[in-house]
Amino acid sequence: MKSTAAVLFEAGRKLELHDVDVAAPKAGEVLVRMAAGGVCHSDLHVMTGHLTAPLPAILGHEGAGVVAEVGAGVTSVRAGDHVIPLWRVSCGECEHCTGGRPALCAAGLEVRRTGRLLDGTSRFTLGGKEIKHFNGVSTFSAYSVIPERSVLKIPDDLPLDRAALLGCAVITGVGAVFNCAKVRPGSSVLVIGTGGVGLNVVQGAALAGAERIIAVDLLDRKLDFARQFGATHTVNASSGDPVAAVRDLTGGRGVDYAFEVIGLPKTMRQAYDCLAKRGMAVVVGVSPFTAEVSVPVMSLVFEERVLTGSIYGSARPRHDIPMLIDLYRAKKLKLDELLTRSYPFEEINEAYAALERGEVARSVVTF
Ligand code: PAD
Ligand code: ZN
Repeated sequence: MKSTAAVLFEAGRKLELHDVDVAAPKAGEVLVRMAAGGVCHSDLHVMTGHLTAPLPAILGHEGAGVVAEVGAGVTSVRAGDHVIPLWRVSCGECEHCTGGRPALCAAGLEVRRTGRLLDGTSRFTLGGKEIKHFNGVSTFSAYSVIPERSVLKIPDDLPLDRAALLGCAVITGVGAVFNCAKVRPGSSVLVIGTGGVGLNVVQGAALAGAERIIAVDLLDRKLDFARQFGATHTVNASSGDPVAAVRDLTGGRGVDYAFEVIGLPKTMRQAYDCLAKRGMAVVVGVSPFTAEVSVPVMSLVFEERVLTGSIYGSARPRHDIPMLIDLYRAKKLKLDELLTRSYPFEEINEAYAALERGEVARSVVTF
């Protein structure tokens, strides 16, 4: 079948809309008619060449849609079910999958590295030439073939544009707080970078009962959003040294947890430098594979500081996404406020330009 899709041919170019050919789902795969695709910075990293991925590819890894067709042997979903694609495929059986960290599964890394599905082939072609998948989900296509293991059924009454945000921004941000850092009630939390993912670290910290939540960004607009999501203090890093400002705000002590949600070694180091003794810095932002960050060794030893990272909210999506839906329904998780803009799919390049300009909290493209 034909499907309108946003194809990235090479880094530095804009996305191009094409009618690609989509093959039928094979055994263990599902054809999803996408309703909304989330506009995340991770796709932008690939567009700018900051992160590499096999190209040409159909990008997009956040989204929600409706199952159109299932391949042989699929049992967990059927046509008509509403689903969220999970952008890290997992085998379900290795030590990481059974140990509660499915995003570390080798299968997910392989699908990300090759741009192909689990059998080593692609379902997308254009003029007979192979087009790659992105993280096995490619949500920037009106129709996408996705492994059954990478779709999660959600309730029918959840608006699909809001549901889309759960698949990356929300689970990544809230999950980093709950699953990776395990933020304790009454603690102090710093969030550097309060875009779509960072705002979810802020609201995760508020849900976890942090007493002090300090948000740092370069844009006052983002700091306004951060306050709305639970930040108690804000620092605009364009007007001075954010590390000194955070030390001031904590009486010199530093924070218990610091999250970097941009992807720059400089801000990762800032997060680390803001820690109290026994504090933990969590890197969520992603950098080129060659990037490095250094820290003073004796702060690890004499102060027992921790520096770690979190992929996909260190989450078990099949457990965590239903919990996030319950929190949304209980009016404890802000999803409506997060979705600040919605673009027709044809305006996807404008949606990314607005993300680059820092205009939105999170936006989606709709089909
Ligand atoms: P975004 O563009 O919405 O947010 C980034 C924010 O950082 C913006 O508000 C910027 O204004 C702000 N910023 C930029 N530079 C600075 C600076 N020097 N100091 C302070 N603030 C600054 O992006 P996003 O929220 O979609 O994604 C954030 C990062 O998280 C990005 O690197 C993305 O690729 C990564 C990500 N990681 C995972 C994961 O599993 N670890 C998942 C999804 C996204
Ligand atoms: Zn993302």
